[in-house]
Amino acid sequence: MLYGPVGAGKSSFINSVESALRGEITDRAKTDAIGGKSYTTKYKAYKIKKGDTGTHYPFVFNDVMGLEKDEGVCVEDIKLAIKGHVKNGYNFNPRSSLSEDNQHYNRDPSLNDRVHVLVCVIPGSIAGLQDDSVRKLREVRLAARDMGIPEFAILTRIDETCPEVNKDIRNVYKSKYLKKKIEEVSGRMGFPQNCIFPVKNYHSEINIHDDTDTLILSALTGMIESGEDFVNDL
Ligand SMILES: Nc1nc2c(ncn2[C@@H]2O[C@H](COP(=O)(O)OP(=O)(O)O)[C@@H](O)[C@H]2O)c(=O)[nH]1
Ligand SMILES: [Mg+2]
Repeated sequence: MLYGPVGAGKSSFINSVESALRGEITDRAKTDAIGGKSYTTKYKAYKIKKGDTGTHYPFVFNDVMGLEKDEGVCVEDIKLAIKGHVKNGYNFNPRSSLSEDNQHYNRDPSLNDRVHVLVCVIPGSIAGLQDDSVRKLREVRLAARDMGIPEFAILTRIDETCPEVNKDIRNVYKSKYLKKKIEEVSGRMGFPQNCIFPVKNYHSEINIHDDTDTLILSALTGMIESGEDFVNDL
């Protein structure tokens, strides 16, 4: 499950993974170039087709509404979603959390309904994150920790954050600026530095690039391996 502030690049990350795996740019998860309010309001699961085989890759992304200060999804709803109580298609209400009598409330979640990996999507410009949002993100993180769910952060929009990376994405692990950003995310949110993946999403490209794919797929690999460990250990 992906969560994070609006405009962080959650939907773009899902599209980027699909693009990298399919070998061509796709944009199934709707993104929004005009920031501010959350564009994604429904709890939606995304599966990715494996070529023309009629099968899917064995993982599912869930994209949730942004976590803005007053308008964003309730932290309580994210906790319910983690436990598998929120059914696909539920329309998040910023003012009240999902109640047990709602038709989208799943009373008896199976292992498949639960979240196996929690991914916080943070825009490279984290300095612009308000303390209130950071508090909400941290609250989700601590809830996941209490439930023993593996957690990652992806630091998106790194091309906008660092001119060196914008010039050549292969500079990602040479950039002093990004190193400082990762330390900052780690310090503010509490993620260990090796759980923070820098990623540039496909956002305006027409073709895919190996170097962009590399970052997207190494983040994905980390998530899948941890998710598998989590499920196997249950
Ligand atoms: N330059 C750049 N733009 C990005 C990146 N990721 C997302 N965007 C853009 O940021 C905007 C918001 O992205 P979106 O995926 O809708 O964010 P969401 O609200 O978290 O789902 C869109 O216009 C994207 O094209 C990135 O890595 N680099
Ligand atoms: Mg979105």
